Amino acid sequence: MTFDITPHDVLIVVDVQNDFLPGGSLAVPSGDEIVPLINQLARRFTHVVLTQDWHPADHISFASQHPGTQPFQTIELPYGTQVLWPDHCVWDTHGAQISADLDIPHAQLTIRKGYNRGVDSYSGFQEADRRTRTGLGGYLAERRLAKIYVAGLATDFCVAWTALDAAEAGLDVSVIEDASRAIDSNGSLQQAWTQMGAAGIGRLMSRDILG
Ligand code: VGL
Ligand code: ZN
Repeated sequence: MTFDITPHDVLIVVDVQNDFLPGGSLAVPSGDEIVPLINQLARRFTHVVLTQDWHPADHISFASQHPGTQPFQTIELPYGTQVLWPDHCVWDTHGAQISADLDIPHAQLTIRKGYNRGVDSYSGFQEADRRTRTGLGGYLAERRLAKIYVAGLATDFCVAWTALDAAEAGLDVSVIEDASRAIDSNGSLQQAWTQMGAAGIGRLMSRDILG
């Protein structure tokens, strides 16, 4: 099946940042393989939005802030269960920069997220407290962009949460599987696809768009 991209569609490119790429502090396996594909896909879209994980150095999602814990274990926080991560995407560090290999000069908006110390934000739409909005939903509504395609890092965290929130907002959402890569910690990838399937989110391959 081929999807015709129209000027009313938007590609959301999630967290293609140095820390999530090989050599980064939270490197997603083979994360670099998606960059050329995303560049190619982006050329088909009039509208591209980037998201950027953007944490203060003492962010609550960092295992380093919780003595006695290790990265990838979970803890309970007031807003729910939180996976603890290695320090990553700290404000104004090289690791937080969007990859220099991403070639999308026509991207119109970069949404930063996770900048409040006490709350994580996998989703580009809202923080993990499920109340604090980033403004992305308002932007898409005002620009009348209701059909969104999501790709990037990581499939099972920021891509999935962004897609799920978009679906909840009533948008038509598809995730481009081969233009995304997963962390896959404790079954998180399978769980993410199950949740996305239940939410009616499309699952497609880049050839479905590129032909
Ligand atoms: C992400 C873990 C922590 C992601 C961000 O971009 O998927 N994962 N922060
Ligand atoms: Zn993060």
